[in-house]
Parts: sequence; C-alpha cells; structure tokens
Amino acid sequence: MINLVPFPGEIRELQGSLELDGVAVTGDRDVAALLVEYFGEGRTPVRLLLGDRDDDGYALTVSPEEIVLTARGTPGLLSGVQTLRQLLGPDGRVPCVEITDVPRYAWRGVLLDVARHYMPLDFVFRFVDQLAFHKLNVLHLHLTDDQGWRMEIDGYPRLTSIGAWRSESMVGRAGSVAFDGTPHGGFYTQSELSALVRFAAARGVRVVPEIEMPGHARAALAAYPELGNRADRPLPVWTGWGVSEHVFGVQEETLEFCREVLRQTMKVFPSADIHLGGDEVPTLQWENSSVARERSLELGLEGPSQLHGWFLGEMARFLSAHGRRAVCWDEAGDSDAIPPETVVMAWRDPAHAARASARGHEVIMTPYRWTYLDYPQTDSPHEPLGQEGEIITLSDVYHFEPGPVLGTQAQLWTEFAATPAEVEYLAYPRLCALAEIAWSSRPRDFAEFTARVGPHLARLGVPHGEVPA
Ligand code: TNX
Repeated sequence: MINLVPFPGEIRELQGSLELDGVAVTGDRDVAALLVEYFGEGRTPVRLLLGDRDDDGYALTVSPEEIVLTARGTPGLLSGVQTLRQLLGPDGRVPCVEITDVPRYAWRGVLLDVARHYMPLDFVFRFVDQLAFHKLNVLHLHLTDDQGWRMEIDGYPRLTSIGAWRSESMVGRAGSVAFDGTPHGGFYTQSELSALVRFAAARGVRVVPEIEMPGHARAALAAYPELGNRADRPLPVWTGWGVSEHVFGVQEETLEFCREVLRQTMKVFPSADIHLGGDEVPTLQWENSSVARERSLELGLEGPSQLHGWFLGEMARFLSAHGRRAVCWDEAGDSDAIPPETVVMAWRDPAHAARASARGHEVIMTPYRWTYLDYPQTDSPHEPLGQEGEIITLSDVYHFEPGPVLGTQAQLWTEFAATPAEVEYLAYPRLCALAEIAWSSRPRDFAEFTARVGPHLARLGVPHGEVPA
C-alpha cells in the first residue's frame, strides 16, 4: 500500500520491493548524513544525483537492487528523502516505484507560537522533523508577545529574567477561562536556537523568527518599562489573552532597542526573511503621549496612528540594509510607509492580500478562516481544545485555494494549547491538508485524501483530532 502525504505529482508502481538494510549512500554528504540518521548505516545502495531540473522537485526510483534520487540541489534531495521515509513499510521493505514530484509553492510554512505557551525545545525539534516529513519548509517561530519573551538577548537580561515569566495562566476554552494559579514561562538561549536552526536546515526547513513590534510587546515592556509609553506605571507580563493597549513607544531608545534585538536575531537566524509582526496595534497610548504626538508632527504624519506604519517601515529598511527581508502581518500592507520589498502575510479577509499585492508586496496566504489551526476542528461539544468563534474543519483547510502567491502556512497560536500534546492535537490532521495544498498541484479529492490520512496518522503516532468518515 503506497500512502504518501502530500501525494506526489506522478507515481508509477512497479513490480517487487526492496529490502532496506541500512543505507550505503553516494553523493551529497549532508543529505547522506540525514539518510543515515533515519535508516542507519548499512548495505542498501542509495545514489544521490544532481540533475538538470529547473525546480525544487526530485525524481525517485526504487528498484529491487537500489534507490536513485535525482534533484537540482539539496532542497529537492531532502524532499525525496522524506518520500522514501514514508514509503518504508513496517516490514522494512520499500515498494518499487518511479516518482517525479515538484512543489507548488516555495513557502510552505507553519507558525508555532511559543510565546503564549513556552514549548520545550525537544518538542520544537520533533515538530520540525514532522514538518519535514510533510515537505513543509518554513517554521515561523513566534518568539515574543504580550504573554512572554522567549529569546535570550545579550545586554537585556531582564527580557528573559522577567519577560519570559508570568505569574499565572489562563486555562480553558475562550468564554469560560479561569486562572490556574501556577506561574508559566521559559526561554531559549541563543545557542539553543542556533542548534534548532542547524537541525532544521539539515531537513530542508528554514526557521523564520518573529519579533513582534510595535504591538504585542507587553512582555518586553514588563522587563523595560522605559521602552513603552507609561514608564511611570510598571506592568506585569500579561496573564490574559487578546489585544493589549500597551505598545512600544516611538522614542529613539526604543527604536535602537528593536534594532539591537534584530541584529542579534539576524546572527542566530540566517533566514533571508525576518518577521516583524505588526498586527493589532492599538494607537491610544500614542494619542495620549506627548513624545508620540511630537514625533508624528516632526515626521509630517497626519496623526499618531500613522506611527504604526512608520515604525515598521523603519525596521523593514533596517533589515533591508543588512541584506534581509521583512515579513509583516497584513495591517502593515495597508500603509504606504512599508517598503514594497516587505512580504505580507494576509491573515484577515483575503481582500487584504489583493490590497498588499496591488502595493507591490509579495504575499503569503494565512487567512484565519482556513489556516488558523488554533480553532476547533469539529462542532462537537466534546472537541477539547480551541479558540472561540470559528470551526475550521479538515475539509475547510483541504479546500483552501491560496492563488498565485509566494506560499501559504498554517498557524498554531497557543493560547489554548499549553502542552506539546495539545499542539499536536490541534495540528493533526489539518496540517496534513495544509501540507498537501502547499505542495501538490493535483486536483483535490477529499474522499481520496481522507482515506490516505487515517493510516498516515497511525504512522505518525501523534495525538490528533478525528478524520471525518
Ligand atoms: C490574532 S493573527 C492574532 C494572534 C492570536 C490569534 C488567535 C495575528 C497576526 N494576531 O495574536 O493569537 O488571532 O487566533
């Protein structure tokens, strides 16, 4: 039984099978090392070839004697390795096949929110390997928010000694939440994050860090109140969910703080793309701040509310000057102040995607109605987890059509997922559907897809929601 998720472009099943008795690899050393990690050193010949394809696809041939994998470069070879991993049966045999396969989108991502709930590093590693297994190639790591700052920054120790911890946590479904009375927190050192970057790169996954600004910044403000608009009133790391009115101030010290955080972020994360957040920025504190009002006059803005676009524009240009590219949520795409090379993630109504591309931005489709896996996956009252307000079914995700954009990604916000098991439960099986639409160009057939997903989940061995009959 050949069961692949995502399904490949073309597959020809041949007679017979190959017994995989460890691998003896020739070709690309890094890819060889990953093959050995997955299958052990052994006797089955695997030849890695560089062919003159013009895409990040691969061709895989399994005969009773050997495995031949051809691609233009490392990304294609690594995708082929994952196909091989899925082909290997529990009996140690690989069916003989010829597969040619090409990704539809260049950006096939998943956002993991480690700010609302800190996730242990070993889980993040495991999760990255699961992404690779599904040919997803971007881990968007949401590292900072109102409820926690998770990346250690040299020179700003309070970000993690204070900003990474909150006194208690809200638990339960939206609408019926309660405080659990126990503190929550944790953070990653830069060397831990570098190790994650290397582990991910070895699997063809790029880690795109997100440092939220100028809103969703309360954890940083709890650590350094002078970066905000109300230094006179100290602020704890937020224990609630939602949109906080406390945002970064627009004084030069705060901009320099953000630049320094971004400098260190660029050191740890080689990714060409760095995410600046930029969503949900209430401007009330700026309206009430003489510093912000003066700043907006001096810049010739219509009012303090325009400081949102200005702030992000400054930081996007800072990243460009360092050879990186900013990514922002779609609120930023509404402003003329954002340079056009900024990539926009369209999370609200898909109309915002059209607005952003009309302004010259590349777009990644992340609309909440189809890609927010933090919402429940069924309408059953027994569905244990999720955000209030929507139900995002497996079928919704599977039938989402991103259109002609850079790519698409799933969002795992973690207000309502406090543990790795809860994150996996929300992720599966919907992440399988997202992976399939991000990778495959084939016409969709939901019944055929769900027939594959059941056994695929058993093979994955993770907590998951139901697969509809
Ligand atoms: C909106 S999407 C947010 C997040 C929340 C999410 C919950 C976005 C850019 N902002 O801060 O976690 O909704 O569904």
